[in-house]
Amino acid sequence: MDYFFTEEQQAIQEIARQIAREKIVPVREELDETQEFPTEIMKICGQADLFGINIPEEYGGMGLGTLDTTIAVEELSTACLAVSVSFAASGLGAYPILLYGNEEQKSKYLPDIASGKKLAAFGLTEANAGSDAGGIRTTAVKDGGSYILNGTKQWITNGGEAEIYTVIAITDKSKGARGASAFIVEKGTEGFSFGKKENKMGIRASATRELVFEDCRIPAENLISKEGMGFMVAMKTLDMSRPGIAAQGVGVSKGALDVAVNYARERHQFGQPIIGFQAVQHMLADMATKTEAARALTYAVARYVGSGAKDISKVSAMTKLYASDVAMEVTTNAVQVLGGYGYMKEYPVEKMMRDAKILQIYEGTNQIQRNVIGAALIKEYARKA
Ligand code: COS
Repeated sequence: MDYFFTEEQQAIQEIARQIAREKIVPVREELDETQEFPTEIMKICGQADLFGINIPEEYGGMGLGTLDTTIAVEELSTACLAVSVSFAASGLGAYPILLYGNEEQKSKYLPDIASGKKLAAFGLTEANAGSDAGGIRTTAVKDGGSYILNGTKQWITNGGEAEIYTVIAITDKSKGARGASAFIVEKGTEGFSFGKKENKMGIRASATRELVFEDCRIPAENLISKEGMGFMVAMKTLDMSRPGIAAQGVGVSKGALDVAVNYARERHQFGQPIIGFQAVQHMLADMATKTEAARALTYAVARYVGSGAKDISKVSAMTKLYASDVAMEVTTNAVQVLGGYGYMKEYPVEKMMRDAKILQIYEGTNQIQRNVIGAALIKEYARKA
């Protein structure tokens, strides 16, 4: 379906599609096997200006919006979610600076993120604070012109690979979620180290590591916004970035659908291509319909979120929830259409299915998304009543 993209959007789609086809597809299986971080592909994305899509021009970006980034993420995701999440996680890490950073912070950090010279990462989750993001225990204590950070962040995408980290830590324990603050921490700061790369079911080439802070002293000017705004910064960041997870879901669904349809056209059983069987056609029809519905919702929400609208939590959660559930279903059914071959590593769909699972978990589990949607409905209808 034609979504009537602008010329710029078509150009972004084309370049990301080309990177997916020419640079990612040939190496994705090996990257999955070796768990090697896709450094070279990140450089290529940087040369193609993809990291700067939604960063204002005065900070070296293209000055475009959320939908434009979403288009790039979708295309990269058709080939490999491990690569696309490494790309997207830099955008996630940049959001706190983009949304709440002051002029000095934006001028200092955004140009290197926009050019892809430096990757960013976002540090919120801890061992005992996943869905319950307000339960984080990492502390930041003011000491003269510095803050001293102590604690451990867990499962941080781009951990160890990124140079710039936006980290949420508690500055006032007595205030709960209102006692959290957001900080910028640079790789190489004394007292800041990384855990080992996690060995994962899917998105294996992406880097997932602990961030360890041991008396890590950072300049006080690295505080983003004000003390006490950390939970808000984190929640708004997630509101903005969840359509990107949806785009990952749409992309991997499209990738899996392509493999499944092409396989069904070629695979003969009972004397005919299996696509001739209605049982197979119906599966493919559902896969295609849900992928298109997820895409339409993702584009609409990305456009809305990027418009500066305030009430974005509900729709942002909806698109992440829907597109990630679709991705799990479509990739699982792609494996089913390929049958025994689908279960083998010679075909890409088993990897797509393993990769897709994380979409229902990270950036807030789909149960949390339903909580966010439910809470918004309660508020909305109470207002109307
Ligand atoms: N935008 C702005 N403010 C928000 C917000 C949002 N989207 N969501 C919550 N807040 C505010 C609330 O208004 C509340 O403020 P006050 O204390 O001033 O009333 C405060 O934040 C706490 O909100 P709430 O009580 O709803 O927080 P909970 O502890 O119940 O948690 C959920 C809310 C579950 C929605 C949140 O913790 C969450 O999103 N968890 C998942 C985290 C996640 O996505 N992790 C992935 C890791 S990062 S890749």
